[in-house]
Amino acid sequence: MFERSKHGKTASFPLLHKPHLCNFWKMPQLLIATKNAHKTQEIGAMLGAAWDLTDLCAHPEIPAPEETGSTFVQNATIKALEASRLFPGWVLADDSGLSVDALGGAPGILSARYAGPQASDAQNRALVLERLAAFPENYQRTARFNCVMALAQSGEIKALFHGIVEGRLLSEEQGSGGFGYDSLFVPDGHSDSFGVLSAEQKNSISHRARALTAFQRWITANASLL
Ligand code: ITT
Repeated sequence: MFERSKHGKTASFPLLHKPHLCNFWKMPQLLIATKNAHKTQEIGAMLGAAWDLTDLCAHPEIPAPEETGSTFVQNATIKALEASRLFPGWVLADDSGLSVDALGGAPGILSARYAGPQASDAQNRALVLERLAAFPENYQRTARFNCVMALAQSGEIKALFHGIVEGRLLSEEQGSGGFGYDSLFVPDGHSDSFGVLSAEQKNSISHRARALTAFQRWITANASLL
């Protein structure tokens, strides 16, 4: 139902192409339970026009909860449930991060705050590079991005979706696109980092894209709930 056309536009909901028939059909609301505008931007670009999308920046009355879990699943669940208790509609939370094998899986769930609670993306990247510098140049630099999305409604978790993209870390930044650790991460099958690849290329293979594909499949199978 939400398949994207080869032109990158939403090919779903035939009624959208017949505005005179649309008056009785309202786009379902979806709150992305994040304050990270980059996540919202990517999710919005991938979902197309099928949803009336907002995030926590548009809902100051919904606080971002403390992420007290020890896994991506636990933190995605905390974020989705907290927002869903205050938002009367569908809520999708994204907990994601980079895991570097040489660093024992770090920064993992601490990706956003690796260099401290208020750290910037640049400070987090610098700390990863500093810690990797202790390893010989030819040491394996395998890494992956994980994304867990939790879908909630009326204070209940309805489903969880997981996406992973495997790759390797560079020893210096490459490109300035994307956010977070993108300029350090080269996905398998590519020779450029996510900081160099276009948004469309990233959105066709990323951890977030893969979790979102599973979400779209679930929605298609449960369309009667909308
Ligand atoms: P919310 O909790 O408000 O959603 P956050 O950025 O704090 O925002 P997370 O706790 O899930 O979210 O941490 C995600 C971090 O992982 C993010 O800040 C980046 O440092 C990194 N990350 C996740 N996805 C990424 C991506 O697609 N590209 C680069 N870095 C990413």
